[in-house]
Amino acid sequence: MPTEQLFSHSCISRYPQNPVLTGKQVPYASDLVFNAGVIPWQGGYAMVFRNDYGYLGRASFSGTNIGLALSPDGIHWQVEPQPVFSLKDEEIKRAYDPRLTVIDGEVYMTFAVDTGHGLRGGIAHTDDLHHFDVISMTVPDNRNMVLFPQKYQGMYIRLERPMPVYSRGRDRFDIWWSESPDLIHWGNSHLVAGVEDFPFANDKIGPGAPPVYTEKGWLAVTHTVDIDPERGKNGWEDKWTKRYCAAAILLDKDAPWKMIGHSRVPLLAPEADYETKEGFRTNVIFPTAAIPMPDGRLRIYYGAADTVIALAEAKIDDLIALCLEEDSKRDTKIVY
Ligand code: BMA
Repeated sequence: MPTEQLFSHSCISRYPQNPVLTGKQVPYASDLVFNAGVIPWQGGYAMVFRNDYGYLGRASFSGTNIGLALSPDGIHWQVEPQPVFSLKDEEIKRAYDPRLTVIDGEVYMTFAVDTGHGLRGGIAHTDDLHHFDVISMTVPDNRNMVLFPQKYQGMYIRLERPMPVYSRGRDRFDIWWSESPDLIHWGNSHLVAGVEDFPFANDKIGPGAPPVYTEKGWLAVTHTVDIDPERGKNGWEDKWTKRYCAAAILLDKDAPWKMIGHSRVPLLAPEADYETKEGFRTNVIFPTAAIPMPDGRLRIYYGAADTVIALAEAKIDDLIALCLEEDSKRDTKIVY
């Protein structure tokens, strides 16, 4: 697929003062702050975010941990004095890309784990967002797991993104669904969406934010990736040929592994300077949290250029309409 400019859909607006969190606000070592889980918390909001620190040149950093920020309004954030989670030993290199879900009043964090034997997806429980107990980790390679905030027929359910390199020939990765009685044993898996469902992706897709329940079905924001070998250097890295966009999918509320609609154009495509020009890996929009607001809007938090955390908003009804339109029309209006 040739590189072409992609545009965000007119139903979504970026927060004008983006980004909402950067490494400058972090009171410990920090270079890149991105990919965050967000939940309503004690009358305000809580965010766990990926923090990469100790830039060593090219694409390497001396460490990654997960920080915690609190906010009265979901926009202005105060970072807690110390990181709250990290995994590192002889086998595990780092944990990153946290997402948060509340199920029956209990808070769970999913995260990715780089190990000496592949990429794993982890689930942890926390009472206070400062201490986490790891419940389970997948076999490699799997990541981008998100938990649904409700059980389905008594089972915990999740979206996930295994990486079948051997059988698919290259990165052609899709979104799957699995269920579990205890968050440890996962199975009864179904394919939810394939990369081929999204005309603006030619590489891979993955779950982004934990799904949100609506009358029309489960609404989920995902990421989509297109790759162009000609793109080359455009961030701190020597060669970065991918572009990440956000898309929306709608899942059947009675059978949540069935996709009943999805956007056929990007919901968010990299356009703002903090997405396209400034940062570690440019042209990256990586949605990881979606919070329904009382006014019917969905607040979407996303990592921008793998460097900062940004916020965008759309009406839930518009997102559902976008998923159900047979041929969503291209629209160039953007606000930032
Ligand atoms: C994915 C993950 C994310 C990252 C994205 C874009 O594979 O590594 O953490 O935001 O790539 O670089």
